Amino acid sequence: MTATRAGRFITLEGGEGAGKSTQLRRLAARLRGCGLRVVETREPGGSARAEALREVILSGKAKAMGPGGEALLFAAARMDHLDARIRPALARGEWVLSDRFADSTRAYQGALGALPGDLLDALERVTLDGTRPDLTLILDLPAELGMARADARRGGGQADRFESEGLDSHRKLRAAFLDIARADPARCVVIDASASPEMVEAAIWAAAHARFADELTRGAA
Ligand code: T5A
Repeated sequence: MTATRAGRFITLEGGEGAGKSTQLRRLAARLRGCGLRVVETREPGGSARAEALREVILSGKAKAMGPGGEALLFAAARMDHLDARIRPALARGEWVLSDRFADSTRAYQGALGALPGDLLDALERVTLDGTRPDLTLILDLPAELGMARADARRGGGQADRFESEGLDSHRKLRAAFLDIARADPARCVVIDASASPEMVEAAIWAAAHARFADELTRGAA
């Protein structure tokens, strides 16, 4: 069920190593500095049942089901995340920041997995049941740079199901996220994620201020 919303819902999207987790933490700290209550979450995951599905998907165990099967697993995880975590927090007036959300399904299973748009539209309608982000920050950077950052962060650890895709796939993903931003400019803002963490943080804060000036000023008062 879609609950009444009082809080705001912000998602961070982009390819591997774009800096979403880093920037989510920084944005959360700034919002808390304005006196707002903030929930930090992620996908796949964010609730106990969705975290269990995360293990299955990212281990690659579901790869043989194909992009359609994987999209359904992401959708099942997202429904639980929305019900158990996101909608209750929004109804309490909290600001929910999610590291990835439905646009990742469009980019990874849609553009990369070649799932048809009408199937993704239908899946999104059922899964989200009207709960859409107020603002989506698309962190954009060249695929090579994102992969290098993700490699460095892993420090020799094993790449997961999607990190192990080749460079061409990561270029496709970048283009897919930019297409999503172009198609929905009222919701999405593209951020240059190749800059330093501090510069990216400042650009994100400017975008949040442009979208929520009144609430951020009221919160800080
Ligand atoms: N997926 C997910 C789907 O296929 N469909 C879906 O519907 C959903 C929801 C999730 C995977 O699942 C796929 C997409 C993903 O492949 P994940 O482990 O959550 O997997 O991986 P990612 O979301 O890709 O997270 P990453 O950790 O790879 O990237 P981040 O969060 O974008 O980057 P971050 O902040 O961890 O930074 C990476 C490294 O770069 C450094 C950081 O310190 C870190 O070491 N860094 C910077 N360095 C220089 N300059 C900057 N500006 C930097 N910002 C960060």
